[in-house]
Amino acid sequence: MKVLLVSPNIETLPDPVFPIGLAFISAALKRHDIQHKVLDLCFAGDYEVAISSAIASFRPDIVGISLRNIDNVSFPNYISYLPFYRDVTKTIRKNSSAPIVLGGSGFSLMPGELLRYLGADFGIVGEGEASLINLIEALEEGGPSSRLVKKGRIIAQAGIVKDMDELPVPDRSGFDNRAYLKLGGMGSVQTKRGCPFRCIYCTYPVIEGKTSRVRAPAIVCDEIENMMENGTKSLFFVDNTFNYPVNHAEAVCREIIRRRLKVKWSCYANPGFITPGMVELFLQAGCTGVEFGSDAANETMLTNLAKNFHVDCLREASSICRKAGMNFCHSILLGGPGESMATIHETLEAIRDMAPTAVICMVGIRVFPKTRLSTMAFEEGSLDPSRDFLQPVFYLSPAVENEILPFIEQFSGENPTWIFPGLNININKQLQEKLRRFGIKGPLWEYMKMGERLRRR
Ligand code: B12
Repeated sequence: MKVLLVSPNIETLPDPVFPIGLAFISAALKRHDIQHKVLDLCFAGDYEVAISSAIASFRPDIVGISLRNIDNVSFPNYISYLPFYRDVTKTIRKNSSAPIVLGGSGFSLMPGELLRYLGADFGIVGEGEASLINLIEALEEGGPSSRLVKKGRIIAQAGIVKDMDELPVPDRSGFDNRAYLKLGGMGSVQTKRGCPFRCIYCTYPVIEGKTSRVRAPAIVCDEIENMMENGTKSLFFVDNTFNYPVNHAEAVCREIIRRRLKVKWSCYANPGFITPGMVELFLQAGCTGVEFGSDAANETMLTNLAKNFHVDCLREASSICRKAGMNFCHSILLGGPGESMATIHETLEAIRDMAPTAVICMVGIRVFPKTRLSTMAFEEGSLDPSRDFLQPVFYLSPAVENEILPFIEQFSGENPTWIFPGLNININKQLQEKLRRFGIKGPLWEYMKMGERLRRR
């Protein structure tokens, strides 16, 4: 069987991101000697031409589509990627009768709805390596049995990876790595899967499961070395929380230091586990910045969102970073359950006092199925249980819905290092291009001060 793997993610903000999920799938197919080809639409130009010529030359028996993003989770300037995915699926259908299989983090959030909306044949929820191989083998034998395929045409968790070191390392050879490095500035590496935290809105445990499953630091560093040989100088650890489990994150850093890898990197971090020793080790290992999923800096909202830390801990983590000279950014979410203008003022003031390098601030929380926020919204009556989640559903506390946007417009004018993706404030294509033209690698928030000067030009 010949498999065409398609990545239809053409979003380039905040950066074009390398489809590492598909690179894991590609490696799994290679290990099983399954002939395959990657079609990444990110830099392909005319997608219809790219699809029809890939199908004409390769003649696939199965087409796999990786759905990473459903939408930009941003309010009020919401973008849905679904109409484009539908065009892509239709173009594939026009050119081929091969069954279409969907997978990816976005797909896993609402598989039934997406399968119907896109009219695909099968869907794989969660990790795709083993499940896709199972499906291909079943198709070779005349079609999957009901033991494999549940809920219509969906395969759910058929192959959760228990030992991450058994996975083949992502195969990046079918992708235009140079374009990603030039336009996105960094490579992507995964050191673990799974998220044990319980934030009420978060999809990570739904996508990756609730238990951390780690990769051996030596295997991670072999992969980094290989990427460096191919031109990577800067990378992002795509783990939903890099610094937890603490021992594992520190072991990865020690291995980078031991091998003297001159690579720059950044990551998402949980402020609850930051210590001076950890930050020192991160800096020695080449870390240029940590992004805290803080969400709020007010006790009521931290409790309501079920965060595992307190405001004091945010202050402490910020102070540790400032003292050590580590760039740090607080990611915050305004408008969750119980939010009032008073809690918003408290959060903004407290975060400002922490003097972060930058702040990424979202207003309203995109609600996804299987999260506690969705159950709360049903119970509160703010979300109709019969409505599907393909359309934007944002939770915005009724106590702030009239005031918050005008207030943020005014606040952002006085706070140039704060990024508001949903209002397109301090983030846009032009600024991104200017910064990348300066040869800047890594997350753009690390350069917000420089961005401020460029914006004035
Ligand atoms: C790291 C990350 C980022 C980093 C990426 C940095 C980098 N260099 O890669 C940054 C900060 C830049 C980022 C940005 C954005 N992100 Co983001 N990000 C993530 C995160 C935490 C990890 C993604 C990842 O790399 N996973 C590792 C790989 C190996 O896993 P995977 O892709 O899921 O692949 C596996 C399976 O899904 C499956 N699979 C994948 N493809 C296929 C295909 C087939 C055929 C099959 C069978 C299986 C399969 O098998 C793979 C291996 O097991 C996820 C959350 C999460 N935990 O998944 C959000 C997530 C993907 N992001 C999301 C979003 C929305 C965005 C943004 C749009 C946000 C914004 N407004 O800026 C942008 C989009 C950027 C872009 N150009 O696409 C959403 C997407 C879903 C949605 N809600 O639409 C997620 C799920 C988080 C969420 N809110 O729910 N992101």
